[in-house]
Amino acid sequence: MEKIEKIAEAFRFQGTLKDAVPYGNGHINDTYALTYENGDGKKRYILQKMNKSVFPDIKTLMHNVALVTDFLAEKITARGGDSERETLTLIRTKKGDNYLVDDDGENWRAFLFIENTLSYQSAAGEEVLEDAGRAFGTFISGLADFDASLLGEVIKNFHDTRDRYAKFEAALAADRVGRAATAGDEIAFVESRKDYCPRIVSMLESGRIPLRVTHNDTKLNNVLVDADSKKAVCVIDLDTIMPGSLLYDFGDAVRFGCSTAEEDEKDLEKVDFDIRLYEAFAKGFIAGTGGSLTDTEVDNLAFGAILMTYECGMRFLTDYLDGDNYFKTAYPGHNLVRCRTQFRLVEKMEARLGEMNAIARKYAK
Ligand code: ADP
Ligand code: GN1
Ligand code: MG
Repeated sequence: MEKIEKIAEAFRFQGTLKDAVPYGNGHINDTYALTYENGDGKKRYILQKMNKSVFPDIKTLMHNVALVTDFLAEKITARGGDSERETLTLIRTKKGDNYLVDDDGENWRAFLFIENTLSYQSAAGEEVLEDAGRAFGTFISGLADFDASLLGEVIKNFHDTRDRYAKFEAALAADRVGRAATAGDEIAFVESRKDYCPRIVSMLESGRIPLRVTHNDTKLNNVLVDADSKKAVCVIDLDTIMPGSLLYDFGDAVRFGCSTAEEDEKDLEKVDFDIRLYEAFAKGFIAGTGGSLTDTEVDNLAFGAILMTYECGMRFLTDYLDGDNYFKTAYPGHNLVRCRTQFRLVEKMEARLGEMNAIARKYAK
């Protein structure tokens, strides 16, 4: 708390700090909610210590976040919206910088707290999924006229599944913490679907699908929903905005949002793919993109969901084999548990691929 107070002093927060608590369920950054009191009442802010092993180039990361949030705020204001609610608003440091480097070399940034919202950790109901789909789809179409060349590549090859496979193989070969023997089935699962890896990235490379500015981390808990109306308010967690494929954004959201269980559910009997939620999400997402999807994108939305789920499971497994250095974990087998839910979902989706494709085509007409 003392540390947080000291850091907070460097930012342009209004009033007197009353409270600072750890906040949210992100796997990457350390997030705190800060409450300030001033003459007008209470005001909250989000303060985050950014994960510097995940993001080695914080300068580029914050350059991207500032550019995109400024761009979106201008658009939202121009159409009469409330930019402080519909996008993230960075709070600068007293020196006027986008972020602070503290004495230990840690990097901190701050945003306005978007009040009266909540975020979901698992299946939230069809209405919420449709609306979240619309929010993520609109997010992509809203950035269609953003100059992608201004954005730095924050994490190289982030959704290059071929590269993810190579990293998995390296972790397996090194077996640094001697865990490979405990994950034989999961390792075999990854190997059995190796042919999935190049499919989307090679379509991007050959120009069969367009390179767009994408979010790349479209978990349902990265969209804030109004606590009363349950309508999506704001897409957050803009750390991985980069040029990419829309199939990644669609797929990653389906991976997380259309499961009947949480990402780290231990009882695999509870993990199923809910096709009604998928239909709701697809409907909203396709509407949000406003008719800009190409036929090849539509034909690959469903596969995108399978690939992103497979890739995420492979990433959890790689981190497990590597000794849990990337994702935050609460216990030693946490990443393996997460990996298992992902692979169960892959199987469930594979069994319904035909239906999933038909749904995508139905709403894309
Ligand atoms: P991570 O990269 O670790 O996932 P996020 O930026 O997604 O970090 O933040 C973690 C959580 O904090 C989010 O899931 C959300 O619940 C909450 N959060 C982040 N920014 C805001 C904000 N501006 N207003 C309200 N809640 C927020
Ligand atoms: C991480 O930051 P967060 O918790 O929203 C990860 C995503 C994974 C996700 C799995 C920068 O997302 O890529 O899909 O965990 N973010 C980064 O839950 O690696
Ligand atoms: Mg997040």
